[in-house]
Amino acid sequence: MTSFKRHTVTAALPYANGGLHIGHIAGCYLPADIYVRYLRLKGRDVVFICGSDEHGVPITIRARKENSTPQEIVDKYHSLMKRTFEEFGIAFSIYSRTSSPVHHKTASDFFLKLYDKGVFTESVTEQYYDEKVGQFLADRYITGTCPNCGNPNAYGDQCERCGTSLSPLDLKDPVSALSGEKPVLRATKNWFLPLDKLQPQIEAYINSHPDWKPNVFGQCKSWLNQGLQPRAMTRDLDWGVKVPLPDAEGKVLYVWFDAPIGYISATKELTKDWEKYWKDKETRLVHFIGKDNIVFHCIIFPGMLMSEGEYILPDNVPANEFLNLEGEKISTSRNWAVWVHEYLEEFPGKQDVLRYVLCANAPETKDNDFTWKDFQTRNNSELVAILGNFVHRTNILTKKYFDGKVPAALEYEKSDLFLMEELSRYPKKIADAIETFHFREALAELMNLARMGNKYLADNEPWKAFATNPKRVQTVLNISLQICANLSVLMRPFMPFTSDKLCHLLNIAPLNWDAAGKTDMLHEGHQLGEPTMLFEKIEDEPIQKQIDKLRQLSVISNQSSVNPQKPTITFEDFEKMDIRVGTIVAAEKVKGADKLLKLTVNTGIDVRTVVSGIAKYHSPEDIVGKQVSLLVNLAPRKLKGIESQGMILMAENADGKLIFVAPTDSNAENGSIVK
Ligand code: B3M
Ligand code: ZN
Repeated sequence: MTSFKRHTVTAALPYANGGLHIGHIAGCYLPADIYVRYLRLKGRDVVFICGSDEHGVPITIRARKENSTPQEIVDKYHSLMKRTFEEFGIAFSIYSRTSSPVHHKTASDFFLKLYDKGVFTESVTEQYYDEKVGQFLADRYITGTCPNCGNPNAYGDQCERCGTSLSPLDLKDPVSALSGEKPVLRATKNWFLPLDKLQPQIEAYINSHPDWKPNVFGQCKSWLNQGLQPRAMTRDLDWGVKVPLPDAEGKVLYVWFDAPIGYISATKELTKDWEKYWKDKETRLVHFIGKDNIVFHCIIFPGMLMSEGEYILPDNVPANEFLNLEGEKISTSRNWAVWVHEYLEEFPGKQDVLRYVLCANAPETKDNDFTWKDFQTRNNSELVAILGNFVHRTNILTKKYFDGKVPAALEYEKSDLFLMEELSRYPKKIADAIETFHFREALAELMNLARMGNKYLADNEPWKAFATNPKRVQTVLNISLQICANLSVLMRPFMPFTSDKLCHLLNIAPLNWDAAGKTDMLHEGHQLGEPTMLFEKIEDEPIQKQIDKLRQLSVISNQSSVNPQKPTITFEDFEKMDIRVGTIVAAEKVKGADKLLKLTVNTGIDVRTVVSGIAKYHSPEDIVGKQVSLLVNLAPRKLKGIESQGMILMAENADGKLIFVAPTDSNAENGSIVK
C-alpha cells in the first residue's frame, strides 16, 4: 500500500437496466467506498471511478420489455443509480456513463490501436441469425438447452443454472429470444482477442499475485488451466460503440471490451492528469467487483491493457461473493430484492444502519445472507446499545456535571493507562484490516473500541462517583470523550453520516486518520454540542412490513416473470409426442457431472436409461420408486457418454428449482399414455 504514490480505485459499472439492490452494494460498492474513504482520511492521492454501463444486450432486452428505446432506458436508470449512490454515501470522484462521447472516442481509439498493431484475429464464423427480426443473436438474444445440465432456458453466453460459460453454438434447440423462432446460421466477420496467444503473459501476471483473495486467484487459475480461447471483441448488434472500421457496418464493440475502458474514459473526464492514474507504475490500480466479473477484470481487461502496451495492470481485484436475501438468491426478475432507493425512502436518515449491516455481513469469502430480522437486531443491540449508548451517556453526563465542557483529566489510575494504551492500537488494527480488504474485521474492531468505552463507563460508574469523588469523574469523562473523538474518525469509512453527527455533537471538524489513537484530541474546556442520539431503536412493525412486502412482490412478479408462451403448434404437432407414466427403479450420480443423474425407468413398454439434469435438486435415494411423466419417443442422445433414451418432464420454478410433473393419482400404471 505505502509503496504506491497514488491509487486508482474503480467499482464495477452497473448495467443501466434497473435499480441498485443490496447485493450490488454489499458485493462491490460499499467495500470500495470504505477503502477509498480510508485512503482519503490518510491524505492519500486517490481517484474513485465508476459510471453506468449502458451497452450490451441486457439494455436492449429491457427496452424491448418496456416497449421503450435503449437510450430512454439508460437515461432513466443512469439518473436513478447516480442519485441512489449519492444519497447512500458512495463517494465516487466521478460517476460517468458509457454512452458519453468521451467514452465512445476512448473505446474506439483503444480498439483501433489494437487493430493497427495487428493484435486482433479477424475471422468469419457462423452465428445464429433471426430471419424474422433480421438480427444476429448474440449472448442473451438466444436461449436453448444447456449441453451441460439440460436447462432448457440457458442463455447464449451463460447457463444460469449450472454457471457454465457458453457460446450460442453450444446450445441445443436454440430459440431466438426476440421472436421465439428457430434461428438460422449465417456467416459473419468479427475481431477476436487472441487470449490463447496471450496466455503466457496473462499467466505470469496472475502468478505474480498470489496475494489476491483465494476466491479470485482460484477462479483465475481454473480459467487458465482450461486454456484461454480467442474471444470475439465485436458483436453484430446495433446498440453500443460502433466498430471504427470501414467493413464493420452493423457491428459494435463487445460490451465487455468497451465497459472496462469506461474506467479510463471516466478518469479522462475527471482530470486532465488522467494518464498518471492509468500509465504511471507508481499508481496502484484496484478493481472492486462481484465474483461474476472476475474473468473480465483479471484475464480479459489485463489482456487488452498488455496488448495496448502503455497501461498499468490491476494490482488487486478484491471481488466479493454474492449476498442472498432471506435465504434465497436475489433476483431482479422475481423482484426478490431490497432496492436501495426504496430503502432510502422507507428508512430516511438510516443509510449508516444499512451500511453497517451490509459490511458486518459482507460476503467477503463466501455467499452470505441478509435478513430483515438481523438488520433490526444489529441496529438495536449493536448500534443503539453499544455505540450509541456509550456516546450518549458520555455526553449527557458531561452536560449534567460540567455544563457540556470537556473536563480536565487529573490523576490517571492504572486502568486508565491500560485503556489509553489499548486505544492507541486501534487506528493501526483497523487500518491493517482495511488495507488487506478485510472490511468485516475492520468494522468489528471499531465496535470493540465502542465496547471498551462502554465497559470503562460501567466499571467507573461516574453517575454514582460524582457525589463523593467529582475529580475522578472529570478524568473518566475526559477519557470517555477522547474515545468518542477517536470513534468519530475511525467510523468514518464505514458510517460517514454518523461520523458527521458525532463531529457535530462534539463540536469539532472531521479529523484525519493520523489524529486518532490519542487521548488529547479534545482540549480541556472545549464546548461540546447538544447531546443527541446517534441511532434509534427499530421496532418490529416496519421490519414485518418489509418482509410482507418482499413476499407479496415476489409472488406478483413470479407470475409476471413466467416465460412467455412459445409459438402456437397444432394438435398434430402435440400428437407426435409420446408421453408415458413411468417409475424410477434406480438412480445414481453421473461421474464428473454434478448436475446429472442416471435414472433407470420402467416405462411400461420397457426399462430404460434416462439422463436428467436434476442432481442439484433431487438426490438419487429420494427418487427411487417415484412415478414420473416421460417423453419416450425423444431421439436418444449421449450425455457424458451415457445414452439417454427419453426425457423426464420437470417443471422449473421461477427460482430455477426443478420439480417432477407426475400423476397425482396413484392408480396410474406404468405405460399409461399422457394425453
Ligand atoms: N456491467 C456489471 C455486471 O456484470 C457489469 C460490470 C462492468 S465493469 C466494467 O453485473
Ligand atoms: Zn447448465
